[in-house]
Amino acid sequence: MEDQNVSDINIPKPPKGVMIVLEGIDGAGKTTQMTLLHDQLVKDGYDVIRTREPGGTPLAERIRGLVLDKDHDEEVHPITELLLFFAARKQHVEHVIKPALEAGKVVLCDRFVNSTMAYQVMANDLPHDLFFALMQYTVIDANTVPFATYILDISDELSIERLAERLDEQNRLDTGAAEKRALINSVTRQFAQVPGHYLIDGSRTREEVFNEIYPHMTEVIDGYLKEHNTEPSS
Ligand code: T5A
Repeated sequence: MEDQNVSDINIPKPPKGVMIVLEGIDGAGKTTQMTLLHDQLVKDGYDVIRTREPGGTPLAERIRGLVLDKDHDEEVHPITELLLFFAARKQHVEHVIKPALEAGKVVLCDRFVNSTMAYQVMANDLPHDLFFALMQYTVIDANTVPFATYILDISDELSIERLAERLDEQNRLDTGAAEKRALINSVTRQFAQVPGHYLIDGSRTREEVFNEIYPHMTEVIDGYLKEHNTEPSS
């Protein structure tokens, strides 16, 4: 084994800013809550940016257009789909998320890596090691791991009901079979067992959901900023 000095091991410091993610199956209410949470954070004086995946930069938004387009003439291979999501993510991480975290901002993001695990890896039975390799190079190396993730939990039936109200706006990934939707929803929920993930009952009114998340989220943000922004006293 080669000699290795422990001082050569580069363990990145947590960023000054904090990343918070909303996850949940289609129609769970993420976009609705993003607006309510973002607006209240701004009112309360937080330096916050709101962003989303896939997307968040001009190029990543173009990839979003491609990957969600229902009208491709050729079948999209599951690996192609996975790589497109990670391609968009790398642009987003490097050009938006990382600079914002380094500047000490709160980054509020609509969907992130859990969605890829659910919609691409688990739903298409792709190798986990491919996912984790891509995670390493896009997210972990960039030190942009979310600090808290709120999972808006609704039933498969409620998801279908809410999506039915905007049929004309559905994307390629919204139109999955019932079993696929159930699998994605189940994987989404299982993330609640991971530290830093919080399961929220998304079937309640918009106000009730907001009133549960906001006080918890601000406590998490305040605690993080206090711990990671304070200059050492000597
Ligand atoms: N995707 C994404 C992947 O496959 N892999 C990935 O890695 C990533 C990042 C994104 C698609 O990409 C896929 C997943 C998605 O299919 P999108 O349009 O951003 O596409 O899709 P969603 O993120 O699912 O957004 P949706 O609009 O479908 O759902 P939201 O944002 O969860 O729900 P929202 O807020 O738009 O609400 C839906 C409807 O319900 C109502 C709203 O008014 C709206 O009509 N509503 C409520 N009604 C009653 N009570 C409440 N509490 C309500 N909250 C919202």
